[in-house]
Amino acid sequence: TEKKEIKYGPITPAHRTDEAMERFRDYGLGQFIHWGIYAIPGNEWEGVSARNGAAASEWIRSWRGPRAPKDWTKTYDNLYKQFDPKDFDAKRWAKQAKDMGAKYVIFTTKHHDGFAMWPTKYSDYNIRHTPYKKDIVKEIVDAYDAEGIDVYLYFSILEWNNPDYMSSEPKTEEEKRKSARFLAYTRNQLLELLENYPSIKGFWFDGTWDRSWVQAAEFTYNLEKELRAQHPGLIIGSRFRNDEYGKRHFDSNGNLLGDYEQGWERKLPQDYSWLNGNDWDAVMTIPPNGWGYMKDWSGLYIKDTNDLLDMLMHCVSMNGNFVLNFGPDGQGNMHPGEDRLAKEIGEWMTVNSEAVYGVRYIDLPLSKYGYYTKKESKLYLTVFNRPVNNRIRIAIQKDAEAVPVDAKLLGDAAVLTLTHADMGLDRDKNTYYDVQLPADFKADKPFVIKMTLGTAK
Ligand code: JFZ
Repeated sequence: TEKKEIKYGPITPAHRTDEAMERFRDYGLGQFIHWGIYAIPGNEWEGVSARNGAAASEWIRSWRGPRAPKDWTKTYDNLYKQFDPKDFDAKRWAKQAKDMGAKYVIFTTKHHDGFAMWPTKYSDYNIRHTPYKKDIVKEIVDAYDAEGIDVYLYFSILEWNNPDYMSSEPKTEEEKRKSARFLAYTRNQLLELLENYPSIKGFWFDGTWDRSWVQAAEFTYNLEKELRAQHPGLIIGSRFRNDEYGKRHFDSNGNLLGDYEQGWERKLPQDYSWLNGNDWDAVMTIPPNGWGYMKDWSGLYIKDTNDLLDMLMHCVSMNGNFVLNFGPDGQGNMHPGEDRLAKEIGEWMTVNSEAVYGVRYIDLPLSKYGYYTKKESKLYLTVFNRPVNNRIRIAIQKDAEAVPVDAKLLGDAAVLTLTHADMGLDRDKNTYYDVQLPADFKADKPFVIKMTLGTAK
């Protein structure tokens, strides 16, 4: 197919190899935090909560809910006057994230409601004017920096309550002035964030789907250049902007816009081939949907530790980072269910994180038992499905350069028996290596078999 002439295509090279990007590639596990004034209603109004099909908690301003008063948006836009999270302690959150094993955090500086969690000079609708007053973004950045967890800032372009924001393409002169003001405001806020929090590693953009933003391809291209010039190494995903034909995430020639693919949201790629070798992250809620605080989890399927570890390994086995979302309440406490999951994931990571950090995809026939990851000469198989005969069969292409030469379990010093089990099946492209688990080996969680790859004997 013919290549299109594109003025506003990718700015950074595909597969950046600089230190910042290599760091991103090695994270494995991240934490997302959705925190804003939507934490006060917590997905309900007068005791009635969002249910099947209803929008998520941070969408309550738009969703309204069955008991919303007539002047609902006004009610919502005044909630900030009550925002005073007495229990908030950024250090406690950062410690929890560290204990869970998160290597980076994505924090909502401003969601679609337009409320800024930092004292921005460019709008009064910000944290300074709440009873809390203090700069929450700074507290988060400082606390996570101190724990050695990289900070990324979530930023919604879309704003529901800004009179200058329009969703459609500006047509009249007045609309064009409005739109130009809004773009200038967005630029100011982004440069302000970089100036205020110079240690951040990247932005996680959202709310970039409306025509008003899509038609501004020249502006957004220049803005991305400016942000990168301001902050060398900055990492931006594919959700920030589009080319001049309106193509988002990938330009009209199929090239990735930004440094990693940012469309995996409450969904996972089924197969490695879907990713075309791009870097990516997947962001995930614990309830089915709902990123901000939800008071009531009852009646909803809540992902358990096993579900989340399965998704984590699914992602890292395909070179992606898995980012687990937390929605703290209006007082600054995580949901008790989130506390429990963070603790259980952390306990698992203490033993098994070697199979998660800095690992890469390995081209092996898929395993029925779990997920492969690889780091240099080490091959890991995280087992979720244990076979009844306790024999874990590793299929390796007959023409593979390296095969497993030894095996052990993470968290256990004992050497496991490893045998070559070539059944000689006709036209079989694979050969097999069996790892024998001790019959008395007890596991109530997924476990990891660590193998060394070497030359076949
Ligand atoms: C957006 C937000 O609307 C939502 O509130 C939350 O912050 C989430 C992380 O991001 O929601 C989206 C955006 C894009 C897709 C799905 C949900 N998408 O591309 O499939």
